Amino acid sequence: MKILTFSGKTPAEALQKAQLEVGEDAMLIETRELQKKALGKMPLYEIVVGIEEEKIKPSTQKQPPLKRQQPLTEKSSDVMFNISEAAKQISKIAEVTEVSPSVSSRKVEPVELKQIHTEIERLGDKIKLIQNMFWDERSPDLETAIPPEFAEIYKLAMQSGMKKEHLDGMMKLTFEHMPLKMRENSESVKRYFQTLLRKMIPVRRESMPSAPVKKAMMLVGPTGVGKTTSIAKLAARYSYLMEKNYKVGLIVLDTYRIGAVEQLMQYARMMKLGIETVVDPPEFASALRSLHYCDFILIDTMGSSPYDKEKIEKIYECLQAESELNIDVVLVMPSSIKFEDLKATYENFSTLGVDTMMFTKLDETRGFGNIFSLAYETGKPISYFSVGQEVPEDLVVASSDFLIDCLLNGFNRSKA
Ligand SMILES: Nc1nc2c(ncn2[C@@H]2O[C@H](COP(=O)(O)OP(=O)(O)OP(=O)(O)O)[C@@H](O)[C@H]2O)c(=O)[nH]1
Ligand SMILES: [Mg+2]
Repeated sequence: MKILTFSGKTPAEALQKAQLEVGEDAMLIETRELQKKALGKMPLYEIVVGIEEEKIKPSTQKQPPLKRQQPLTEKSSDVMFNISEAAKQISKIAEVTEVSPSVSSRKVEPVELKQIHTEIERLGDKIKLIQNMFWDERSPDLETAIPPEFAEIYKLAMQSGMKKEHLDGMMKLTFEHMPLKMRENSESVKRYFQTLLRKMIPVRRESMPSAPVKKAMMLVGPTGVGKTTSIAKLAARYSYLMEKNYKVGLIVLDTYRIGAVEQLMQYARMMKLGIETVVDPPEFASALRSLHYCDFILIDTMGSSPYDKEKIEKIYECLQAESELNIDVVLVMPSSIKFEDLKATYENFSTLGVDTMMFTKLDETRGFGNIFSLAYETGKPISYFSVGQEVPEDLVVASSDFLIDCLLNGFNRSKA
């Protein structure tokens, strides 16, 4: 008998998926609730089904390429939220790669084959039993139950500042779905875990404007996080450092008339870019119109405390004043603050309709699990990382590979 797992928002949805894939003969063995329904989170159930080998529909035996298997969300083609799906997909890849052509095409006597199957089933049952002992929900502390080859990666991820609930959930799934062969040592466990994490980071691919459509990006966030510096880096990138030199225009929202414009003005002069200062919503709309000749319009805002509702409201009013251009709101946050503070910041700025997140000061911290957990929990894609003060070089276009490498192996300037 072959044991397979499927997930869905309800047990019925998961069962439907199972039946679609392996046919009506699938036998329900177990139903688990992986994630409870909570604010902003869909519930997630997983079912385990068994199916006699000979009854499996032919489509299950031949795995489609990974690309077509991915359960992608509606927003971004490289966003994946479902841990369980990710874990299963990696297991499937491993299954495929484990069966080498020479072995699969070898003639095996039917009796011998039957014995092997029986042995595998017996081992499978034993493993399930051991797994349940390790990951018993009632166990007060998962850390004490971690097998030695998982201990290193658990410690690393724990030290990274990742939310414990995320880490424990992933560890449990890694343990459940990881093919036996890969569990041999901590190195292969690390590789598996790394692949799983990578699949869970929502990332926004950088896209360029193509005339007549322009791109407008507004950077918002707390004070001193690096918004203006990042605007300067982005302006240099788009206007000078890409294959095509885009026309870039800058706007500074100085709604409190505190002269916040000077810093960006200097960069604008150096790069010979048009710049507009705006103090109220009608001015904002006319500034956008006066930069109509630009491909990219980058909008800098004054930093505001996440708890200063009035300042955030002013920015909101400006966004409301513009209806023609779709402005991407990028929430800029420093990587050096803990997950709970990042989450509070995100929640307070979310009234602006955040499109992507940018994390700065990666060079000033050691743990990156807080970034991972925020992106995973909110599902908001990351667009850029800032890795130092230097303009324009200390900017990295976000990729899940880069973040996971930082998370597990530390930030290293040469990798940026
Ligand atoms: N180490 C490090 N410093 C950075 C980074 N990004 C910006 N900074 C520094 O952080 C300080 C504040 O940067 P700004 O760009 O002025 O920050 P801001 O968000 O525009 O600040 P306000 O406009 O006052 O809200 C400056 O000294 C920058 O050089 C980074 O990635 N790493
Ligand atoms: Mg600034």
